[in-house]
Amino acid sequence: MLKLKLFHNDMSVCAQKVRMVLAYKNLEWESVHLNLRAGDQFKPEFKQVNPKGMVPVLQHNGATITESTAIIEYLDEVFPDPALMPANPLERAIVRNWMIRLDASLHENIAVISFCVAFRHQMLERYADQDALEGFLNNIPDPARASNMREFLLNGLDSPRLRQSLYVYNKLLQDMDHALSHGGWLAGAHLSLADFSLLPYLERLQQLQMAEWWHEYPGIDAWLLRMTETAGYRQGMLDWHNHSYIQLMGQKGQEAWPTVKALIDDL
Ligand SMILES: N[C@@H](CCC(=O)N[C@@H](CS)C(=O)NCC(=O)O)C(=O)O
Repeated sequence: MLKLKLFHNDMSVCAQKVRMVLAYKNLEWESVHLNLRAGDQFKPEFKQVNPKGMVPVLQHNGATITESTAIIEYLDEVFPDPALMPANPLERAIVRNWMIRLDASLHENIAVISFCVAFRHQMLERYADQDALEGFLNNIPDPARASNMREFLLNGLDSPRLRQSLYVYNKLLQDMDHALSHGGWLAGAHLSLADFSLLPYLERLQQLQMAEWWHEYPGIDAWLLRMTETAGYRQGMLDWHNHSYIQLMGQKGQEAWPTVKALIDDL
């Protein structure tokens, strides 16, 4: 069997979930790390791997697999031990529900929150020159993605999209609290793909200094702690933490919190 090769980025939430599953299953893989701020994802050699210009991408046995959810399901089927899908069909449906929700909405909305609060500052500094910024935006292949990015860069905390994204996460926190009170893991009594899928999104909110948001839901903090103790977390997330990103998110998140909190209180 040929080696697994992963095209990824250190702080990309969907790459984090793939790396945690690889680590949990104790799989060896070859790393191709892309700098997304420098635009490595738009280079012709990567566009041949994924024309969408996005990570993560897994290559295995001559096949190329995109979409992090498809990748982790593939890994769980090809390397079933230890299993991350429950044996019970109802619990499998619950795992898939969490992952569908993530792909249909949570992923897009964490990008809104992260960019409006923190990453826009990084981009505006890197592309201080207007032509350079336009060059970066013009390289984004999907026009909707490009116009969203422009809007977040321009408006930051004043973006109307921020409130909508906070609404989505407010509902998620309520639903996670409810689910976790029924067995300790998102899909019941066992750790599953659902837990590894959601962890990067909650850790991102923590890094953005928003943990006060779920102070009424102690079950979420207990789950976060348990997740950081799993085989998978250290090698999949912690070892790849980019401290300059974390510092930026900490600083900008703290500055933004009063505004963000007022928006949440008003939902
Ligand atoms: N639905 C895709 C989303 C992939 C995605 O959004 N990747 C981001 C990193 S988390 C990316 O490559 N961004 C590059 C860009 O937006 O230019 C998946 O789950 O794999």
